[in-house]
Amino acid sequence: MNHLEPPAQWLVHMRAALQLATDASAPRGENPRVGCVIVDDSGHVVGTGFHLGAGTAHAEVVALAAAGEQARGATAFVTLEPCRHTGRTGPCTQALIDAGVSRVIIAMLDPTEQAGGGSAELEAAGIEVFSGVLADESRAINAEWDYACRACRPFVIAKTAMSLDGRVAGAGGVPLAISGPDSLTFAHRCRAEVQAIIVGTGTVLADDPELTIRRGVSIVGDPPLRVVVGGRPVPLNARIRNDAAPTWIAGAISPRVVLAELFVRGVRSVLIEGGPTLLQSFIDEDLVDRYLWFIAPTLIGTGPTALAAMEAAVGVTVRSVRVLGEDMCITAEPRRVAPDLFKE
Ligand code: AOF
Ligand code: ZN
Repeated sequence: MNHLEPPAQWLVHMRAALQLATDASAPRGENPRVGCVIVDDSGHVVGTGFHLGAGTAHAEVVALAAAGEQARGATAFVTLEPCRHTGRTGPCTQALIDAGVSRVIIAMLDPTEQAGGGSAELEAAGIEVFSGVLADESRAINAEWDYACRACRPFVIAKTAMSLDGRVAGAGGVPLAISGPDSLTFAHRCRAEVQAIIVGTGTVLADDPELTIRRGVSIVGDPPLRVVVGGRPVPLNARIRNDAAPTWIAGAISPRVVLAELFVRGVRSVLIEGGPTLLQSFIDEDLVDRYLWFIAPTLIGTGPTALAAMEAAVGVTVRSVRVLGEDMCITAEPRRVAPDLFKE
């Protein structure tokens, strides 16, 4: 595999492939977002394609179908290393070989054990392969998926909405409307970006949340799975049990086991929506990868704080501060000096 300075024309085609990968009709989910552009010898684009989610054809196969006979001798630009496995669909490496493509330019390598390694297969078949062209850009559009595949657990986002004095409810745990409308809409958008939403039984009993995507936010693909963790029974008439989205009542199991089970079910990103005890249990095990901290301009005085007693203080790096109406939302990530989650 070569790592030369890419010609300008390659960047143009790879950018187009990245653009396809992020098409609005491509859902986020178990599978990555992938785009492919096939270009003939004279520089003409003869086929394009992108992936529409688990169970549908891969980007390369869509682009090859569009190119037909013109793929022979052509160059394929793919944002992810072509897979070499037979999963829900056949191996893209074989499809590229069969179509007679002579060169494959790749952005990022495939981090999964089952599909990764396709480059070597292409090379063994006499195809010229270059990788690393706009790799960071491709990783960025699949950041959570990439992380999840390496860690073998979903990427975990923790959301909390608190008052200026750090409270999440009133005296005695009485639920209060803390966040303003802009924060609520943003929070629904965050729900639309994940495949599962986790809450504790305490939150279900106190707030009776529905955990669906509303407030005019549209969603491509399936609604996120609603997950309840904790030992207390979930009332039969709890809104989380309605048929607006699937629900998994997980019972009193540890954060690691919840995440392992969700990963097996194909979940690559989750949102934790509280409460303090559940969130603390994930933080204590260093299982939170991003914090979304909503702060509303109200002082409550007494009542539960955003977190229960933690084992140790956690330092975070702030990535952004948004103003949402009268509220603020801080996005932060844990400072993992040596992230042991990564294989490399
Ligand atoms: C995609 N779309 O365009 C490419 C993928 O379950 P399967 O058979 O669809 O395989 C999914 C895996 O295939 C995925 O995790 C990734 O490693 C690889 N390449 N996947 O969903 C695509 N090229
Ligand atoms: Zn494939």
